[in-house]
Amino acid sequence: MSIYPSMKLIENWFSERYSDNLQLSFRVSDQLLSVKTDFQRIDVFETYDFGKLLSIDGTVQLTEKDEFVYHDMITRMPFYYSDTPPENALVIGGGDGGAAGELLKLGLKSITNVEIDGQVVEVCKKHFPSLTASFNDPKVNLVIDDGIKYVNNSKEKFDMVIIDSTDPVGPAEDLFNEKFYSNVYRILKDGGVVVTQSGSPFYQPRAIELANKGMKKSFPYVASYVAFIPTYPSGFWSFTMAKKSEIKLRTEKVQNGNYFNLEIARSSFALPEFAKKLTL
Ligand code: AG3
Repeated sequence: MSIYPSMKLIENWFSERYSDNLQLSFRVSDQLLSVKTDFQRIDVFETYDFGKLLSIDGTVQLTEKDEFVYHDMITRMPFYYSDTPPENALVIGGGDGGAAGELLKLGLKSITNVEIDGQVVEVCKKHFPSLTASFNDPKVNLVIDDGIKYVNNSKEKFDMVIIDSTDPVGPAEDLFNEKFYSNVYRILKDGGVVVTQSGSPFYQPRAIELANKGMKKSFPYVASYVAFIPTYPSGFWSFTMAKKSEIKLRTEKVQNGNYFNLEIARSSFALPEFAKKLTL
């Protein structure tokens, strides 16, 4: 406590910069780690309001408090929009294990998780052990490799392909192009779903545009849906899914998440006009 009651002596903040003029800041009690890997910079902070926070290249990847929204929506939506209950899945990225964990809860028999940066896994094992616990399950095969290369060379076909990537700048850029999606088409089974996170329609219109344009080159059915993720830019976040068959909800035996339920499953495709335009 300072001798001046209204004065705070030291305050530490982590900020994600959205532009030169705008940022979201979290007051932090500690910086737990900062490493530069061959691919990116990884930081972990202890925040006051959101628990631990993982940042990659200065962008929020997850916080303990709201990761459930993202991981629910990137797994349960494609699961219940698959023609039949999916049995195997490929996760590209997702080195924190959060997506794989939700897929295990949904009863998948086999999950291949391909993360390009082994250090993301190591950092998360230390700081987010409840998420990386999924990697200890024998049903999950964790591969440290380039997801693009993996998809190109894969002989296996999958019921679901989940692209849990960073923003389309830097290492993840090529995960948003039509060439990659055409290779995903090849390894996706007929009634299956591919889904990618596609950014904030408000602050990153390019991400949802790229995903829609790219997927439409290969897939006849493409649709974006949205979720409320408080710690991501604008809090209004999009995902884009594609199928070879019609996008139709399976309503039998629906397992709610902490965000996902039947009403959310149906209503999340409702897009405001400005966002809809980005998907055309
Ligand atoms: N991966 C997508 C995070 C993108 C966030 N972008 C941003 N904050 N600008 C999340 C990893 C969780 N498994």
